[in-house]
Amino acid sequence: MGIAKNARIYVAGHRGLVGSAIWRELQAQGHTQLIGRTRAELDLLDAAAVAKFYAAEKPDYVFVAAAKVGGIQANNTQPAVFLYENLAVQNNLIHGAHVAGVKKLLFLGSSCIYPKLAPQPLREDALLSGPLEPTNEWYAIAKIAGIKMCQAYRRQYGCDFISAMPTNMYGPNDNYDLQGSHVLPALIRKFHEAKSRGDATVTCWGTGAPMREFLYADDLARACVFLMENYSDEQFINVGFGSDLTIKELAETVRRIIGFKGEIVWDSSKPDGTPRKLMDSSRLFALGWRPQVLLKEGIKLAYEDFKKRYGA
Ligand code: GFB
Repeated sequence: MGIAKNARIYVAGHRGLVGSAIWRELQAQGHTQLIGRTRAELDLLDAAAVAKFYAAEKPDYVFVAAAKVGGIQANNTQPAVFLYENLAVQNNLIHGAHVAGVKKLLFLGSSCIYPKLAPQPLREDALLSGPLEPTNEWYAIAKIAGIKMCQAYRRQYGCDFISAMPTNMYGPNDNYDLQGSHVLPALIRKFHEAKSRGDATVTCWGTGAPMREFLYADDLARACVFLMENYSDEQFINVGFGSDLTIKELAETVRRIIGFKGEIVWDSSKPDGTPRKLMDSSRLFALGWRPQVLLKEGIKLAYEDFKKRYGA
């Protein structure tokens, strides 16, 4: 079920962390007809514009890596934006793909779809088995709707639309805005700037006790292409690294890699979020996929990318 090298492949969100990694992977695999649109070129919130784009470009395959994303603070303070924009973008892309007769579509969700206190590691069948984590339930509800949309279009129209649920991601082209970003890019920036300024301390959010699992974007990209070629079940599938660590351990690791000599201070007025969200990725591992980039190695690569983009 390989994708032909000259197939027309649309990567929605091709400038983002995940979309740009999928784009790199497809290029590396020799795919020649990649389609991408910047936000200025195509407003994914505009259903008519998306329909027109699909009709003109007629992609065979679609990767839905376009989404309104952000870390705990952005999710917690902009519930309306996270719910509305994600629902609209995915509705337009998924419904539009059906109308345009797209051969296959991969929708990307998130590990936050699982209930806050679901048994760990998180298995796919934990979906909708309990209440969500409040700091990101708006984003989670949109992503759950996206999964259901793919399943519904498969059942009613026979569309080959699949969904993958990645764990917390990091890597090149991440967002380093300290109010909006996820924890890993935030830590890279905070330790880098503190070291440059000669600060005595770096302040991190929460208690440091929550545990998180991290996957390097290029690993996720390899999984996405692999799934596009080898997976066509209605059941969505987890994509994780396989182990997690505390935010405290993560902060220590980033501190050492960057070489900041000062101390870490914890600001417990900021939310911790969900206590743990380690994915059970055994269904994907059983198909033969494995992550390749270890956390320390990945953080070094992400730090190189940060310095390249924002100056040493
Ligand atoms: O990555 P993060 O923002 O999101 O935060 P979630 C993870 C943990 O790191 C939380 C702590 O316990 C934060 O309190 N943390 C420590 C920090 N220092 C910082 C910092 O400087 N910045 C940030 N951002 N966090 C997101 C969801 O949850 O996970 C999204 O909000 C999405 O919806 C994503 O699903 C994968 O892991 O808590």
